[in-house]
Amino acid sequence: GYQPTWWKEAVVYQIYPRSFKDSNGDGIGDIPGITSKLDYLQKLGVNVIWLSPHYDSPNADNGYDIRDYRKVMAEFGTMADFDTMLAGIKQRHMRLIIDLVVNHTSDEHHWFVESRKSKDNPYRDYYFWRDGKPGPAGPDGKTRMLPPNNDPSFFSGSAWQFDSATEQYYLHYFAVKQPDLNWDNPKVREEVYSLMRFWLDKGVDGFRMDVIPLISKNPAFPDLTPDQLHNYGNAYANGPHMHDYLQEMNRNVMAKYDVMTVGEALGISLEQTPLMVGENRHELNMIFNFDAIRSNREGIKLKPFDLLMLKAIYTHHAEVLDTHSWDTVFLSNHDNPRIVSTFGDDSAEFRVPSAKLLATMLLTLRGTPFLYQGDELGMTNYPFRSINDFDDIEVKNAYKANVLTGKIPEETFIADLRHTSRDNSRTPMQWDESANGGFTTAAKPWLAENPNYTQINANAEVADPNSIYNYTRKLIDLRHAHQAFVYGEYKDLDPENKSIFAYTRALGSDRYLVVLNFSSGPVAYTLPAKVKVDSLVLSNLDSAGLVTDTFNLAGWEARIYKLK
Ligand code: TEU
Ligand code: CA
Repeated sequence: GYQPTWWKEAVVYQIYPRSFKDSNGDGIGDIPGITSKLDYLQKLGVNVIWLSPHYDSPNADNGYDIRDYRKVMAEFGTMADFDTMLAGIKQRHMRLIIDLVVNHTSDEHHWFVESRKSKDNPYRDYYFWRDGKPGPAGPDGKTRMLPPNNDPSFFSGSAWQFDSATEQYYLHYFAVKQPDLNWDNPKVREEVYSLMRFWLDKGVDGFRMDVIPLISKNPAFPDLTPDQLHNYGNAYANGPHMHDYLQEMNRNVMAKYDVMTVGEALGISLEQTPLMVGENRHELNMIFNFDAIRSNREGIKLKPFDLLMLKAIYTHHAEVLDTHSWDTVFLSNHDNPRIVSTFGDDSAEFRVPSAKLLATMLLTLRGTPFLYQGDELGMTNYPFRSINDFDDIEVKNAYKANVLTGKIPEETFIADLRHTSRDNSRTPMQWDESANGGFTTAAKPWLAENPNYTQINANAEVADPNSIYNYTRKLIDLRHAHQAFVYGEYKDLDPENKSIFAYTRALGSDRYLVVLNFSSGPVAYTLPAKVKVDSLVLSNLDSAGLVTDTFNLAGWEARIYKLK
């Protein structure tokens, strides 16, 4: 049997604070801006807000580089603003989880400022410092230093940075300004548990844990093999003490509060997942597995979408993760392009139905659904034209490493990033039809608003009963009204069908059928004989009244039926 829990029944909404709502006209979203939109979120019906990093940061990676874990980023407001937001969230019977970024800090964090000063500094072992390797001699006959090993950084170049103060290298899997913490040092772990308690004691309801599988490293740092270099994320994950540290964290922190935890599980396979989220493991509640969201990606290139592969992934999830190891469902976040542009069809004809179809799927599959800000409006990718249109450090570094060195032609690079850049999801929220989509009163927001805000915006959608926003609201209500969508068994009725995704969710006698046409053309779909439809519950088009065994589905049509 299953154990009913609030975080299993919740619908989560991710806020990227920099891009949500600017309250003071400086062009940057902020915490009072979020507070001013809580009614909007409550009306949508979401239960939990996941807030991307709100801490003091020099913003090398938009807050994923933290300078002070106990301070609010000045651009976002004050601690008093945070407390007001949290009280507003609770008042509306919602909850808040915050981002826990503890694989690395900013190089401006005082631990690192100390650590880099000298080899015998008390903070030296908070990070990974290693001697370089002597390389071949240069033209002057002097030996050149090479990094300690061949680990690459996710943001291009070596994962090791030479620091002249002590003539050693430090490890940074991400930006040079994001040195990795040494979790083998018990003092580091105590610091982390203590800062977690600081926020939990304020009343936050849990954490989304950034790249949590990377926290344990092999201190010998052997070179990666050519095979490992192809997928270094996997090689970095799942280090020798990862489970020990998560269990210790759980014992010391989570076990003492009623909280939810979701790990960003970079490099963890589905088969390894039960070891992190199994009820009896006492580590995390759920993780983000990237198989689905990256099913149509190859590096910076978008591959054609393959429905058969996506269905196989969800079925595989249902097989591996039972009710004792909970799952998540998501196809977007601040690191990925817009859902409708990537998995749907953002053309004028199909943007609305395909966005609704994707919402139908996310909110009726197994696992806690995570919606990303703006997806409830069907916000689309941005028409990037040149490198100057981007902000993201990942793009800027990759441009230097690949375009400026002649490895990738400029046009190819920009064309690919137009589809896959993280900045697609980071353009500001489109609140209304006024200048800059009502996101800011500044002349220029920190990242340009998508010019389609005049058609696509919250103001128009809240007022329109047939909007994506109001359809999403109905889906959330439906999920909350019927536990079959939360705890029910999942079955794919037709895994080989290339355009239709049809599945059932069943809890005892409460049984539902979801039929999704993942194509722009009409498709006739005949139900298996044993599935007997009772009545239509919800559809994204109004053509769907008929109850027969064969459905004539229009392009991107989605229907939910109650079964007999
Ligand atoms: O992301 C890590 C991650 O798994 C990747 O998606 C990564 O962001 C990138 O796309 C690699 O190509 C987390 C955060 O979500 C991301 O915003 C941060 O930049 C990163 O960690 C470092 O903190
Ligand atoms: Ca602001």
